[in-house]
Amino acid sequence: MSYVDEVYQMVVEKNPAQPEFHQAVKEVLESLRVVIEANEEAYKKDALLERLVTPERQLLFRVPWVDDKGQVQVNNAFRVQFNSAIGPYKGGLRLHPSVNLGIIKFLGFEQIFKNSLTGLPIGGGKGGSDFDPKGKSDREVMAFCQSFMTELNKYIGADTDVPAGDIGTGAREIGFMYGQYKRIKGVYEGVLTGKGLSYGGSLARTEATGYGLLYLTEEMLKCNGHDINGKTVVISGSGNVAIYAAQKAQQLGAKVVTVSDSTGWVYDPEGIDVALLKEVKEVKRARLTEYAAARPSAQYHEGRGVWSIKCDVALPCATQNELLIDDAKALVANGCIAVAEGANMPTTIEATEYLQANGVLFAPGKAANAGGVATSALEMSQNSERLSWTFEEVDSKLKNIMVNIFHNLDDAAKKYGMEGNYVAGANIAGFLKVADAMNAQGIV
Ligand code: NDP
Ligand code: 2IT
Repeated sequence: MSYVDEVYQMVVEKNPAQPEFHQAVKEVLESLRVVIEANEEAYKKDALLERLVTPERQLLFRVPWVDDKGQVQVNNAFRVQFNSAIGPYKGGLRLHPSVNLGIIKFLGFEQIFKNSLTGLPIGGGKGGSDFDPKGKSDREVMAFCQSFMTELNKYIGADTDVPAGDIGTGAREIGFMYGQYKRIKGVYEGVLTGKGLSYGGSLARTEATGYGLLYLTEEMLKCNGHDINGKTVVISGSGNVAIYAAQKAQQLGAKVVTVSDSTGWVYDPEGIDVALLKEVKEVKRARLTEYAAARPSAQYHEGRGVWSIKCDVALPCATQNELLIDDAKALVANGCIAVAEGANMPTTIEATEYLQANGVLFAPGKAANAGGVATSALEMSQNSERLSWTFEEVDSKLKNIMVNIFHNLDDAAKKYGMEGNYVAGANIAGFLKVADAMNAQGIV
């Protein structure tokens, strides 16, 4: 058995019942096969892949908090500090009832390569809890966040581990967590990113993941002879990533015709009204039915279905494994030319391979959604120098980073004989820097 296959087998055996983690490892290792097999003995002797797939540290803790009825609730929480070869652990905190250790490990593993691709000095980590902020009062969310940080503060810091937002963790949650960290530690430092502008946040961080997704998509289309201007775009999700992806797509002259949430989806043939969407989701924290009720051109459907709408470009921006093989077939049948992942691992391996085999340009999440964490790293820089940059300055740095990422993927794919395979390009380019740093630092 080859070294790559041995390591994958080990991951499955040692991490039972963590299918999302297996999936993320499998996709990366398959891409690395060509790199590893060229130098297999050296990698194997140093157990480089075993070290890469094993987190440096995994924290599991309970979070007790009191709900509005006086009842004590207990949630499970996690922080996986996966790899610090190129910088302090960096990655978001997901608050969603589906969260478990395997999901946090898949996200942390992806984050290693994503953060490497940004070109900035940040290692990979991820955390979260099975707490569901949906339907909770502000006081309940604060009680959870304070209890969560009362434990997490022991393990994080501006130079060690810097968490941020992800599903269910937005500006409100980051604010409550930051306040509790400061209260316990007594230091005013950039320990979290995605902070509010009045206490150390960066302009353009809110927009960064969605905007970055479009900057990379625009470059990928351009380099393949297409123009984003005039294209029809379908988007899934209606959270932070989806909203700002829709906004930037429209600014670039595309027409966005769908968004979704976990209960249903909207088809709006006249184009999504982003201001209304922001009001419904960011201010009212309501369901998409409210968007449809306020917008005569919108059709609301229960369940899932955005991939059935005819489009040129598809941007999955909700969650993992939301674009399945039948969805990929529908997209191809409808003439879709590009898929770029705003979410982490939204496309199954089978669906990805089908899209690629049918000539659809495919940008994987670890490259396409890297604008969020890249701008988080810019927020860390601003906090360190105790200065704030203008929106235009951050946005232009973000755009540069995304264009560079695309060319790094493209170049790596060409160099290893897989031209146009941006999945392989991303995994290889992300891996090489981390592997080099791990080698240089000895067996740690
Ligand atoms: P939000 O919580 O702001 O929004 C998530 C959206 O996805 C909501 O519309 C939500 O619907 C939907 N969703 C979440 N879980 C499910 C599910 N299990 N099934 C169906 N729909 C679901 O999160 P973000 O926009 O921040 O994150 C979206 C994706 O982007 C995630 O994969 C995240 O890891 C990734 N990402 C986020 C970055 C960031 O900076 N925020 C950076 C890079 C990647 P509902 O409200 O009904 O739950
Ligand atoms: O998946 C991701 O890259 C994020 N949720 C953002 C992480 C960050 O540290 O900004």
